[in-house]
Amino acid sequence: MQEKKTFYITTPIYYPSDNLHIGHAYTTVAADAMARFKRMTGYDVWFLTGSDEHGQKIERSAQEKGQSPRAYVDKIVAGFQHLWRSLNISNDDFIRTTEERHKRAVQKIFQKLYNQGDIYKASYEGWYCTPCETFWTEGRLVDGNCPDCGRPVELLREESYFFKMSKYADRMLKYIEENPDFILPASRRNEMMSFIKSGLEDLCISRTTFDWGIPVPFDPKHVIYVWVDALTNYISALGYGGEDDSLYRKYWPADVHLVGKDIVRFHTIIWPIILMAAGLPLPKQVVGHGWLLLESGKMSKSKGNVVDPLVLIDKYGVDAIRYYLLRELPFGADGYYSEEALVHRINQDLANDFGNLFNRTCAMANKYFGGRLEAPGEPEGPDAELLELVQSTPGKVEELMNRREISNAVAAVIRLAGRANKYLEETAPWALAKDPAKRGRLNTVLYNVAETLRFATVLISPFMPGLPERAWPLLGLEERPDLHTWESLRWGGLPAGTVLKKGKPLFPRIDPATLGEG
Ligand code: ME8
Repeated sequence: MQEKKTFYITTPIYYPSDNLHIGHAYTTVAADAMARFKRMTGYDVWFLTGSDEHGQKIERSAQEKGQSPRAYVDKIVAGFQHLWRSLNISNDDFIRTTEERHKRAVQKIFQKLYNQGDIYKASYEGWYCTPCETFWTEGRLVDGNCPDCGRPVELLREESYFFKMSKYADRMLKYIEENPDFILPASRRNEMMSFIKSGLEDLCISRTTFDWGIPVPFDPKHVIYVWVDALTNYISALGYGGEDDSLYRKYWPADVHLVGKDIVRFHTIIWPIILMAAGLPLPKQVVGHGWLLLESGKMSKSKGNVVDPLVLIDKYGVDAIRYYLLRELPFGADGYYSEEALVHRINQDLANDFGNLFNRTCAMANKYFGGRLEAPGEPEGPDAELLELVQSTPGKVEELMNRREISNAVAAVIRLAGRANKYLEETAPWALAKDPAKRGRLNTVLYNVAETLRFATVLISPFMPGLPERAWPLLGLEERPDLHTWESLRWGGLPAGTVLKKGKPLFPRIDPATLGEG
């Protein structure tokens, strides 16, 4: 048997400095949709997420709460895992940077780079932003503040280890130039190329002012500074540097590192240069998505204006929340979160278009045929256009997903429902039902719509994985894994004699007047 092609996708590992908000949920849900889609299209997928547990900020947060860093992160990380289960995330592994397997890999890379002369010790003076855990040179400050978050920085001087990033700048730039799909979208790629061209400085990669980190193997007074530690998770989780590195050999290099635009630079410059220096293959692609903003600005744990995804899941259901997130953020751009927009999306796309099509179809099949649909007759009238759209949609969705345009892919699926609703208007089954001679045609029309719903259910499943088991009974099908496979997407797959059922609406309309309650 031919081996399946592999697909390795990662999310950032999140800081357990506080609970996660809807912005973090976006990244993980988007990665999950890609992972599920690739599994459905026949890939052997490995999907990783995790937590980035070291550093001064975490150490301080734990102190403020009067806890040990370990006890503090354990509790928050348990919350992450609960959130991912609640969001139906299908990750294959969860890496914590406090695990032994991770420490071993980080120390191995550090030692290797040191042995070959790419790491050196020097005294360092710089402007440090504690929330961002980043050193800045004077020239990069904006009005004397951190250029990333705008908060005040402090002047620090210490002995540190440095990584000779500058030595690899030309090679890195060449790699980006020669691999147009390495950084998506193109706007981020251009930003990164200008960043390198403006000159790369060597990178400070150890600290002596706190202890909560992985010690430098040959100089344990120093702990390894966050980014070298954090980025290595993508290979430590695969067993790199350990006794069993079969996953590493199977899945590395990663196909996609999905990250927010705030950390594209770390993933497209620092990380590949570390790998380049260590003689390891570079990831194939880094996708930088936009931010989910509030009217009041960027959601952030430190600003305290966060939206808790668990509350939304409770109120609207996990599929609706996943749908909203995936549909709302256009590829690479920012989007605004508001509960009004969320309710509007659910009502418009899920209740009116998608759910209502199920309702109408099942109701009519029951009214006219006791639910039972036979094989369709020859296509006529508007059938050809509907069939053409339905049959070309899987290919279109796949192409959009391969371009990482999730929102457009989701929209293409919902468009099927919109088109089929229009088809019902065009064919007017209620009029056909009045003429006994047209029962065959009536059956064909309803079959075509039911079959469109079957396609839409399969195609929407990576985005709303809980939907199929609720939808199949309406189409007279019993939940089975082979119902939502790529192979099932052949016109005519809905068996003749299937009995459509009337059920509760899949997505009840939400009364906007209830907003803010609960
Ligand atoms: O940066 N909108 O962790 P982090 C969309 N530990 N996405 C958002 C968002 C928003 N408002 N806010 C956060 C770190 N995110 C490091 C990563 S990786 C080796 C180390 C998402 O907890 C976005 O993907 O601050 C961002 O990159 C990630 O959360 C940062 O999470």
